[in-house]
Amino acid sequence: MAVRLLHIADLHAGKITAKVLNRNKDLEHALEQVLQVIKTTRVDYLIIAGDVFDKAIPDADSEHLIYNFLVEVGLRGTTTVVIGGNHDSPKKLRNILPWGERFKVKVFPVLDLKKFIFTDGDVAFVNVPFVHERAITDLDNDSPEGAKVSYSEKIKKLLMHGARLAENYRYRILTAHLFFDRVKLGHTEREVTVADAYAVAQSVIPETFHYAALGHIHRYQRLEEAKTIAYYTGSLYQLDFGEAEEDKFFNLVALNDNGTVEVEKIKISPLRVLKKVTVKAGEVSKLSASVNEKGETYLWVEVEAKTPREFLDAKEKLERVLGDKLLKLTVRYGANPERGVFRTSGDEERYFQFNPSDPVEAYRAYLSSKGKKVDPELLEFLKKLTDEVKSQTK
Ligand SMILES: [Mn+2]
Repeated sequence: MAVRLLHIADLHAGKITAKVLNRNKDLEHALEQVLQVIKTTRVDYLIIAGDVFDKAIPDADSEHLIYNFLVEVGLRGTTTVVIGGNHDSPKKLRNILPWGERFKVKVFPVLDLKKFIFTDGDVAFVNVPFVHERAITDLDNDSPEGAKVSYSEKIKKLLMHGARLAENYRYRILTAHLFFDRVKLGHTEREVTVADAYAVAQSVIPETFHYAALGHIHRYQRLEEAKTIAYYTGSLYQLDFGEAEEDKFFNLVALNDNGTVEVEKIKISPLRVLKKVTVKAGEVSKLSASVNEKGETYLWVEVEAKTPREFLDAKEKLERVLGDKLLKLTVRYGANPERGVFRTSGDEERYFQFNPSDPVEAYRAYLSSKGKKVDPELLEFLKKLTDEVKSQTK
């Protein structure tokens, strides 16, 4: 009989968008849709591929929401496999272990080679929670002394080891919270853990797995360069404006007896959506009318103004009409397409202009906008490099 699994990831329970909007209602709405599938069709396993919570120490409401969901799933006879993501505290997830067993919840908070594989009859799960670069050591010592082995290489060995452990099982599933190279990024994962040092080649996923259930990247996508069927299902709702207007999905996967795999992409109907709009200061009333019709749309409004006075008038009007639907408000003064500009984030806005065709100037402006020191040697190097490229492309 085929094995049927649901794959979700990046729940981020406790997420606050734009510092004010608590998103647990959105998560709950999405999880109800997941539960609906479990109630109406046979689902043997639910995979949660990391980032269960948004913060290491989640608030009480977020824990309540997640634990209730896990219990609901377990009571319907579905086994849940949870791995830790980079947002999760391994110790917090570990606290599910004592009671999770009674509700068929298997938790893998942290990479542990002794508890690397979970098997259930003829099904094997190899579980790779998020692992920091320094925390992963070589599995064997065949590399020369002192040789620098990349994160990608280490992960490759780890996955090969997992594939060997699973090889005698009929159905083989990989769950991992990892950043694979050459994937389409959203904007909200852009933090240290999607830096190049953490990029893993898609080709390292062993083809012996029937399906790889991935978490970490918030955009739904199949990994086209992987040798097996591998998916990021992405976040369950638009976490931030970087994901504005993106549709969200999860996968229902059937591993058939004859070795074939069927993936059904299920669209989540969102409770609330995020949208960014740009509007001229004099035309904000137009905007408020169109937004009210749309209902549960939360906005980032960028106002184009000529003067601070004009912006303040627009701001007052927007706040009055949009109320709590206005999540974020920014201003652009006298937009000049000839010049690029970086803006500081935070309460006091400052602008750093640059010539878009000069990468050195752009980099300097970027660093300044982030309040970072400018390293003159690095700038000099960058200048040499760009000059060299320019001279070669002439
Ligand atoms: Mn995430």
